[in-house]
Amino acid sequence: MNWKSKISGALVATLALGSLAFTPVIAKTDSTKIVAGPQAVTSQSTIDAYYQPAAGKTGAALKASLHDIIDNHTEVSYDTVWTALKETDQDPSNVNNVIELYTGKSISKNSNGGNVGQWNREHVWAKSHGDFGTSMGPGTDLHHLRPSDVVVNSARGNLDFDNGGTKYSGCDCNRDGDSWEPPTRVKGDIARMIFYMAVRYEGGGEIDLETSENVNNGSNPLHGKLSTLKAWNKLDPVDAFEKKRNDIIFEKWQKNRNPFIDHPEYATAIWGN
Ligand SMILES: [Ca+2]
Ligand SMILES: [Ca+2]
Ligand SMILES: [Ca+2]
Repeated sequence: MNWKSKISGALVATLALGSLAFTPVIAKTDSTKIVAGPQAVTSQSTIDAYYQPAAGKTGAALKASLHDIIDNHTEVSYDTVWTALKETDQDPSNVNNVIELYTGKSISKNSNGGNVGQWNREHVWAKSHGDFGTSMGPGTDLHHLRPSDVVVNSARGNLDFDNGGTKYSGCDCNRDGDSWEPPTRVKGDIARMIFYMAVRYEGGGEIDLETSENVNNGSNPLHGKLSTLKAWNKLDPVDAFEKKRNDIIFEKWQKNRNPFIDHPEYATAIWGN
């Protein structure tokens, strides 16, 4: 078989599989949008329309516009977070597993809980930074919650993010007394989650979370380190896994998006270079 017939055969198989697999979940009211399950995909035209009010803006005006676009999302309960993470963070090559944030390990969806060897719900914006706990709101916002190995989650604790420290054996991570450095594979993901939280939560009856150039932020509603996070945003670009989880959260759970996944350049437009 030459390469042309291989490609043509694969294309026919893909199209046949595609029509079988995806037809049942396309919403009747909007042929551009697939609305159900972990396959949820948002069309580019929907994404473009979503950010239209922010067009041409920079700095504080862009931040305010993005806040207006993403606020008032549908909040989920802390218990529902378990169910949602099994979809948003599903292993692309094993439907029975999720991928842990810091270890990158594929682990059974059902191995969730609080024991050694299990995965639990990591608040990437450490919930003590603003002391918002696990009640509905920032404590259950799926855009910054990820499956994590229980022991590694505890080791990260409430540390700010920065480069440096000594190797932590539980993952390809470094830490010292005031900061945690995750593997490069997720450095950008983490930066974009922190940026989202700073824009989503702006006071007005809710907490106001902000990025900070400092580490050691204690219980202040601040998360660092901004210059490192801006560098990580560029070092680890958005990939298919991150886009997919953004789409699933938008389509199925919260009805809002992380602007920094759709437009990583917004970070520079707001916080500078
Ligand atoms: Ca440090
Ligand atoms: Ca990444
Ligand atoms: Ca804020």
